[in-house]
Amino acid sequence: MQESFTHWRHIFKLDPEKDLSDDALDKLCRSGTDAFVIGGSSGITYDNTSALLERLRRYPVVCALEISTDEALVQGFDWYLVPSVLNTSRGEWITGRHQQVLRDAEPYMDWSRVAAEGYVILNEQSTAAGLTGAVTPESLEDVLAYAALADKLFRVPIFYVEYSGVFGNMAWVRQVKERLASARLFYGGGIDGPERARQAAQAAHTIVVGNAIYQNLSGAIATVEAVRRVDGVPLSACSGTLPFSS
Ligand code: 1GP
Repeated sequence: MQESFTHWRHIFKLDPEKDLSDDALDKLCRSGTDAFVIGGSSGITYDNTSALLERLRRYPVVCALEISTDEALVQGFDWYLVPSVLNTSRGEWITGRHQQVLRDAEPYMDWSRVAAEGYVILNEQSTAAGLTGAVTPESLEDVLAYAALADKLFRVPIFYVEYSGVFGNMAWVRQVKERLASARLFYGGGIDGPERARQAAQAAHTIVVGNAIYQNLSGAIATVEAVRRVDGVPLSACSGTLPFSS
């Protein structure tokens, strides 16, 4: 378990709109992942977000909220991740909604716990692409230019390559990582088990596992160990830090 996002290698992204049994949540919390991010493209409410945080808080795990709507700005997370979609022309998803939220929330924010994410959405079929009007870049050069925009021009701490729902082009992801100067590269999309987790963990700084939690829980859990193997760190060395009895 790593406290700061600058060290996270593995994330489980939980969708508060989806059902998750206590048993499944227990397994996820004991998996040795570095962090849980609560987020999603639709159906996020204050109530379902705070209810899920409350359940996670029974465990000594790091919890982040990826803010997708101002209706679900729940207090008490360890981190607040603020996405801006770079490959859309709809300003509301780049800075528009963000500015509106800050009109009210700015005085209450602990900026040491807030991090911006520069998103490039590469699956045009995804809910996120439909919602935000993201236009999928056609070439690696276009993706690298978005990476430079996030990393070198705006100095955003996280560049997020989002393939949500499908497994992406790892050759592209690897080349993006090589070009980044300071930003951390998050990769998410289609990681459904250890083999894809291994490939993604070799290509990106941080991998995000979402849908598999709800479609193939054991495959999702196995992604944690796959990442530790890539890093040469035995899983027991990570999960052993958690004060669980079994
Ligand atoms: C979604 O990047 C995450 O925002 C994870 O993608 O749901 O395809 O695992 P999947």
